[in-house]
Amino acid sequence: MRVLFVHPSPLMYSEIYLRLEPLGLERVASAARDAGHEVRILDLQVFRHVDLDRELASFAPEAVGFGLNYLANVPEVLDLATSIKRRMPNCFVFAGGHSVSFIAAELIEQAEGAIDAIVKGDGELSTPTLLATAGRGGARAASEVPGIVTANGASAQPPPLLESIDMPVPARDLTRRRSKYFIGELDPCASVEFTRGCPWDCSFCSAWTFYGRSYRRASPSAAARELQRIDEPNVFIVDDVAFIKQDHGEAIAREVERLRIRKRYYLETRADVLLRNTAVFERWRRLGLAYMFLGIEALDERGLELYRKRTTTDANMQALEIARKLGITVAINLIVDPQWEERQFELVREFALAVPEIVHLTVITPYPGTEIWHDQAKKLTSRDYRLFDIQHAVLPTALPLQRFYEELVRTQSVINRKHLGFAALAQTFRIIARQLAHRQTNFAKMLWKFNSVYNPKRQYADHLQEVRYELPLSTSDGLGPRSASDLYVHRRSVATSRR
Ligand code: B12
Ligand code: SF4
Repeated sequence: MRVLFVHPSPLMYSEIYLRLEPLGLERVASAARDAGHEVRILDLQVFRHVDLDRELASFAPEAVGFGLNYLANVPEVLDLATSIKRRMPNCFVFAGGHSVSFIAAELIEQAEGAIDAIVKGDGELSTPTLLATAGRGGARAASEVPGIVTANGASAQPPPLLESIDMPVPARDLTRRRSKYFIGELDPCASVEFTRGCPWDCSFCSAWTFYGRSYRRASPSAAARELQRIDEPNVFIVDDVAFIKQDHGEAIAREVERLRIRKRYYLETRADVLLRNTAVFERWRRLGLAYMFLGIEALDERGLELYRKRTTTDANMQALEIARKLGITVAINLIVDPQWEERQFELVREFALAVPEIVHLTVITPYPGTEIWHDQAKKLTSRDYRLFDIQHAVLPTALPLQRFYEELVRTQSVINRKHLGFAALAQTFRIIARQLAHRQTNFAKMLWKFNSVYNPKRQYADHLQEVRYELPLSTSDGLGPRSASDLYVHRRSVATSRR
C-alpha cells in the first residue's frame, strides 16, 4: 500500500521555543515500511496545507495516518480527514498517538466516517497489522486488530506492547526540511528515545497511564548506534524522566565514549533523580549535556502533594544547586493554578527573578487519561480542543479571565526579559552569529516572536472563537472516581522496574 503519515501543525505557543521531529510517527512509518509498504511522511510543523494537497495528488496514498499526540490538534486533523475522504473516498484514514488513545471511540464518532480507525498505545506493532487488514477487508475488518477502535467498536484485545524499543529505527530519512527542527539555541536538533514510560504517578500527567506504568529501556548499544546515525549536532532526549536508572545511563555513556560521539544534549528529568543519580548527569555533562528541564511544578509542599510529585521543596532546591554546580542550564516548570490571584503570580515573579534558572509556566489542565480529569472535567469552562495546550485556562479562574491572562503573560515576560538582559543578550548575539554562519535561523526568529505570541488579549480572544469540535465529556474511560489502573491504555507491564 502507499501510506502517507502526517503530523499536524505546531501549536503557536510551543513553536516559539522549539519545533521537533515527530519521532513516534517516524517509528511507526519505519514499521510500516519494513512490512513492505511504500511510505512517506509529511510534517505540517514545517510544511503547509497546500503541500499536503500536492502530496495527495502526486503520491495518491491508499492510506493516510495522522499523528495525534495532542488534543489541541484534533480540530485540524478532523478537518483534514474530512477533506481527504471527500476527495479520495477509498483512502483508508487512521490516527494514532498519545491523546487520541484516550478518546478513541469518541473521536471516531465525532469524525462521522472521516476516520476509519484509531490505533491505541504503541503504534509499531499494531500499524502493520492494521494496514494489512485494511488492505484485505477494509475498515470493517480492522476492528478485529488488537488495540484498534473503529466505528464497529473496539477490539476485545488490548494494544500490543513493544517488548524492546531498540527497533524499529526511526525513519529519519523520510522527514524533509530537517534543518527546521530546533530547541532554543540547539539548532538544528534531532530527537532520540533511550527509555519509554514513567514509573511515577503524578495526578496531572497521562504519561504513566498511557504506558500502564511500564518502563522500557533501549539496549545501550542500540541507543548509542542511533546517536551515531544522527547527522544533527544537537539531540533532544525525549524520555519522560531521563536517567532514572543510573546504570543504564552509564552504560549508554560508555558506548557513546567508545564510539567517540560528540553532540550537545537536552533532556527532561526529575529533581529527585538528579539528586540520586548525580554521577550519571555529571558524566553526560562531559559528553555534551547542555540543557535540562526539571518539572518542579510547585514551590510549596501542599502543591507537591496535590500533584502527587512524591518529592519535597528541599529536594527541588538541592537539585537546582547541583545542576548549577555541574554547569547545566536548567529550565524549570511551575504549574499555574487557575485559582491563583495576583499575590501568587507576584510570588512566582519574585522567585523567577531570584534564581538563575529559566522558569516556564504551564496552566493546570485536566486531560483525559489523567487522574485530575476524573475530578475536574465537570468543572471545565471550555471544551474547545484548541485550548487544551496548557497555555490556556479551561477551569474556572479566580481572577476575571482577562486579568488572569494579563498576570500570566506579565509573569512570562518578566522571565523572558530576564533572559534577554544585557549579559544574556551579548551571549545570545554570539550564538546567533555562529548559527547564521551555518544558515540556521530558527533560534534568531524565536527571540523576536515572544511578544506577538504571548499576548493576553490574544489568549483571551482564543476563548471567543467559534467552537466546531468539543472534547467529549464521556470519554471511553468515563468520569468519576475509579482505580488508577482503569486509566491505563497498555494493561500489561513489561520490564517494569519501579523506583
Ligand atoms: C517529545 C515531546 C514533545 C515534543 C514534540 C515533538 C514532536 N513533534 O512530536 C515537544 C517538546 C515539541 C512537545 C510539545 C508539547 N507537548 Co509534548 N511530549 C513529548 C513527550 C515527552 C515524548 C513524545 C515522544 O516523542 N515519545 C516517543 C515516541 C516514540 O512516542 P510517541 O510520540 O508517543 O509515539 C508512539 C505512539 O504514541 C504512537 N503514535 C504516535 N504517532 C502516531 C501516528 C500514527 C498514525 C499511529 C498509528 C501511531 C502513532 O506510536 C508511537 C510509537 O509507539 C511526551 C510524553 C510521552 N511520554 O509521550 C509529551 C506529551 C505528549 N506532550 C504533552 C504536551 C502537553 C505538550 C505541549 C502542549 C506542551 C506545551 N504547551 O508546550 C506541547 C504541544 C506540541 C504541539 N502540538 O505543537 C503531553 C500531552 C498531553 C495531552 N494529553 O495532550 C505529554 C503526554 C506530556 C505529559 N506528560 O503530559 N512535546
Ligand atoms: S509528570 Fe513526569 S514524573 Fe510525573 S508521571 Fe508524568 S512523566 Fe512521570
